[in-house]
Formats: sequence, C-alpha cells, structure tokens
Amino acid sequence: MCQALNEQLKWEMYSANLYLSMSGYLNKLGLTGFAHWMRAQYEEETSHAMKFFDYVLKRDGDIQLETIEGPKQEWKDLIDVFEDSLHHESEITWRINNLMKMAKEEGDYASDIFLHWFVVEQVEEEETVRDILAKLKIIGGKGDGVLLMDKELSQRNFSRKSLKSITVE
Ligand code: OFO
Repeated sequence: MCQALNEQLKWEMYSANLYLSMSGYLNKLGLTGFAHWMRAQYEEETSHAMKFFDYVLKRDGDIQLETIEGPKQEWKDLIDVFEDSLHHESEITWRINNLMKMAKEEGDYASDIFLHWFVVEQVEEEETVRDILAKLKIIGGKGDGVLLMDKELSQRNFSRKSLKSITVE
C-alpha cells in the first residue's frame, strides 16, 4: 500500500507539472485568464501531492520519490488543452479507484478513509473540466466567447486552507 501511495504522489506531481505546462501554453496564446486558472490547478495538484506525502509519513511509511516524466508542451488549440485535461483527470480517477480497491482488499481502514476525499475530489475535477470544455465547444473555441470565459476564469482563487480541513489529521 505504501508503495502504491508513493506512486500516486508521483502522479499528483505529474498532474501539477502538466497543468503548469498548459498554463505556459495558454499564456503564450494571450489567454491570461485561462493561464491563471491552470496555474491555480497546478497549485491544487501540488497540494494533492503533499496530502499523499504527509499521509505516508503519518503512517510511518518511507517517502520514495520517483522520476517524473516531462509533460506535454504543445497543443493544437484551446479545446485540445481541455480535452487533454479531461482525459488526464479520468486516468487519475481510475488510479484513485484502484488505490481504494487495494485499501479495501488489504483491510487498510485508515487509507480507505484517507482516499475518500480523493474519490469525491475526482468527481469535482472531472465535472469542472467537462463544464469548461462543453462551453468551449458551444462557442467553437474562438471569438468573443473565449474572451468572456477568459475574464471569468481569471477570477479563480485557490486556497490550501480550504482543502486542509478534510485531510486525515
Ligand atoms: Fe486533478 O486531481 Fe489530483 O491529480
């Protein structure tokens, strides 16, 4: 279980890097609101990674940091970025579900409770990205609609504090 939790720590860090890379790409397109949103996503993924880091230590496990593959750096367009993001989140959901299955099979009740937060979080992560993607498709990924969305997404705030209360302390 400890090894699998370390593996997920790596994937959360990969997620953070992927969203930071997307933020850079969106910035270059001049879409600073979308870039800001992705940067907040990077912060959030870093906090996910740290949740695994803290939990492994709390259970007296060893931290085994692994090599993280470099993320993609180029996309076709704005829609492609969010399609990629949704695809990535589905894969993370699959990984979290596998971890949960393992915790149940091993009778690891503490990990089961710890992972609950991530199961719920993945539903939200997928829903949020799916919603942005649907709107982008409605406006065809270009025009004034994109600028309106850019303004809206520039308002996103990310607070680590709001995530902390739901961790296994
Ligand atoms: Fe995007 O939720 Fe963590 O990886």
